[in-house]
Amino acid sequence: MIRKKLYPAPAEWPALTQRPVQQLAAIEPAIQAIFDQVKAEGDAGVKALTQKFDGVSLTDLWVTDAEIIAAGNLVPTALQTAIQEAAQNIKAFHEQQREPIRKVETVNGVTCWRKSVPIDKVGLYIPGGSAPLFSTLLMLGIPAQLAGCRSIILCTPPAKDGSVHPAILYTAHLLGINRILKVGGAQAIAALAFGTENIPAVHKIFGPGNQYVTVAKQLVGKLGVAIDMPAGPSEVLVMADATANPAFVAADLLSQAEHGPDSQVILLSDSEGLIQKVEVELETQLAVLPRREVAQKALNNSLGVVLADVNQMLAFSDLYAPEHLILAVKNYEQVADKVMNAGSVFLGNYSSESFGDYASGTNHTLPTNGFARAYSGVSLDSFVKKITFQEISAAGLQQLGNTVETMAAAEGLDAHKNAVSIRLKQLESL
Ligand code: HSO
Ligand code: ZN
Repeated sequence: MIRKKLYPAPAEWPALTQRPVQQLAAIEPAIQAIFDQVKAEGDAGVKALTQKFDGVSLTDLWVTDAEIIAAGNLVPTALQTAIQEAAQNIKAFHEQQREPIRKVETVNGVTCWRKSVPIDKVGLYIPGGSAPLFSTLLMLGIPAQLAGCRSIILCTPPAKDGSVHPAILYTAHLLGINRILKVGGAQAIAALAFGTENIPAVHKIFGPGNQYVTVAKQLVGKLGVAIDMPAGPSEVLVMADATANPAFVAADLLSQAEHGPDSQVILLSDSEGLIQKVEVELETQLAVLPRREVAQKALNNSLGVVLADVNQMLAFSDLYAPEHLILAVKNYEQVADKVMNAGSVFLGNYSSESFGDYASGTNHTLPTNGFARAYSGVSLDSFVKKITFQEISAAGLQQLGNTVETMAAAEGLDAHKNAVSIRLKQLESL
C-alpha cells in the first residue's frame, strides 16, 4: 500500500525526497480581496467575512468571560488534568531556554551585552474545524507568556452556533490568555496584521492553518509583520531496522497520516522484511481509525525505501530534512548525534511522535517542507528580539578608537572616522 523503492542509487534520492509542489499563488487574489475589505471596513468587514465563511453572524467578536468560565465545566476532568500536566512539562522545557545576560569586556573599557526583550504584541492563530488544536495553543501560548509578551491575542474560528471549542477556551484560561477573538481564516490574519477599531494590530503572527491562512501569513510577512515560519503539510520520517517494532512504526506513520490528506510519511529501512511487516500492521490499524479516509489519502503519497545501512538512511533523511524524525534503530543515540537536518528527533522504540505533539515538553510547531535545513521550531526565542548593548568608556575610546578610525578611513567613510576623532580630541584636551 505504500510506494516502495528498493536500494535506489544516491543519484535518485533528490527526486524521491521531493515534496509535492503546493499551488498556492492562485488563491492570492481572493486573500487580497479579504485584506482590502478588512482594511476598508474594519470590524464590520471582519463580521461580514465571518458570516460569509463561517456561516455565523456575530455581534461581538470577542469571547466573553462568561463563555470562558462556562467552558471549564464542559471539559472533562481527565482532559483538564492532562492539559495541566502537558502545560507543566512544556513550561519546564521552555523555561530553560531563557538566556542570561552576559556582559563581555572585549577590550578594556569596551563592554558589550545582549538582552532578550519580548515582542510586545503577538497574535496566535488556532484552527477550529475537524481537529481543535488546543495542544498548539499550549505550544504557542506558553512560550509567549514566559517571554513576557504584553499583548497576546488569540484568534480561532467560531462554530456555526458562534461558539469556540471548550478545550481551546479552557487552555487559554489556564495560560492566562483572555483576549480571544472568534475570527478565523485570512480575515483573522488581516485583522491581526492591520488592526481594526477593536482589534489591536500585532507585531508577529504564529500558528498553523489551512491554505488560506498560510497564504495570508505569507502576504502579511511581505508587508513587515513577522510570522513564525513558512508552513507546509506535516511530515514524519521513520528510520527503522530489524530491531524496530513494526506495529509501533505503523502507528507512528498513521499518527502523522491522520493530520491531513497531504501529510508526508516516509519509512526508511535496511530490511525489506521490516517494511512488509509494517505494511501488514498499517492495514490492520488503519481499518479501525475514525480518520481512516484522511490517513489513507496521505498513505497513498507515502514512500518506503530500502537502503543498504543506517548511514545511507541518515544521509537520505538529511537530504529530505523531515519535520519529525523517529529513530527506531539499534544504536539510536549515535545516530541521533549525527543528524544534520530535522525539526525534532525521537529516539528509540518508545518515543512516539505523539509525546512531542502533546506532552513531553518540546514544541510541536516545527519546520516542514525542507525548512528544517535552516530553520528551528518555535521556542522561547521566537517570542523575543535580542537587543545588543554597548558602553565605551574613556579607556575604551583610547584603546579601540584608532582601530575604528583606520577602518572607517579605509572604507572612505570620514563621518564615521570623525565621530571617533572628535571624542579622542576632547579627551586629549582634558
Ligand atoms: N504533529 C502536529 C502537531 C499536533 N499533533 C497537534 C497533534 N496535535 C504538527 O507537527
Ligand atoms: Zn501530530
